[in-house]
Amino acid sequence: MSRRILIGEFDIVVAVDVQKTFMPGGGLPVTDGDKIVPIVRKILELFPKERRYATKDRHRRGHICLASSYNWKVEPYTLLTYDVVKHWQGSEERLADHARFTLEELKDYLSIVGFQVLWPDHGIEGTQEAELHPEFSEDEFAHVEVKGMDDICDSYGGFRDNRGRKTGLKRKIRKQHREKPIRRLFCFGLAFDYCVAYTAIDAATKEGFEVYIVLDATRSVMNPPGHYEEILLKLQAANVHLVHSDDLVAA
Ligand code: VGL
Ligand code: ZN
Repeated sequence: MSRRILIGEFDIVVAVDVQKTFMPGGGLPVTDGDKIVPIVRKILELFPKERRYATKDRHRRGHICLASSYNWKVEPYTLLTYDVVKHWQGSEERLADHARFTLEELKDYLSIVGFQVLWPDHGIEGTQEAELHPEFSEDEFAHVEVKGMDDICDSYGGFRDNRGRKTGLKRKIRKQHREKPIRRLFCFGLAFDYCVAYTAIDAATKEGFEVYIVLDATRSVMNPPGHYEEILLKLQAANVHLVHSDDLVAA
């Protein structure tokens, strides 16, 4: 469905994890992830710098979300749950020497958060993969929020980590727009089914924004049958709107 959405002074964009690590050739490649780059550029042009925000996913080696932090034959993309780890014992050496968390901390984390997908190494601190795609510069954003730096908690959403704790993003936005409180938030980036969806749902249900995902400027990392539909239902329940970049026009 096509419609015209006039972009004005009460609107911001949040470009989520537009990083080479999530594109073909990167550590956690998303099929056609690179195809969004020109569309992201086109969308950014509709917003002045003061109303552009971005997030970057960044982890230290040994982070709880990385398959490489676990010492046994765990396949990347495995879903770890509390039920799986609750019987693990220290003597079994399931954690790598460089893991930045203990078995007890892992159990505590999973008992609260419920699950953790173990990802291939991506966004590793100190590498280019932890930065924005080189097509974009930090200077063209009002603020770039770095997430995922707590070694013992993943953070898909730009506003809240997976334990539900606030990042600094909402405060930044509020502080930088005191006179004209932001009403609508347009988000896109990588990956649709994780960081974009989490960011959008939190923004709509916890941070008080009217939220739009620009669908052609995002791609999913996982593609099993029914997965996409499941995400769509969650977005719908959170009242997140789906639009196409062609729908957005400068006021
Ligand atoms: C992401 C998995 C792990 C994302 C980040 O940006 O969607 N997905 N870390
Ligand atoms: Zn990550």
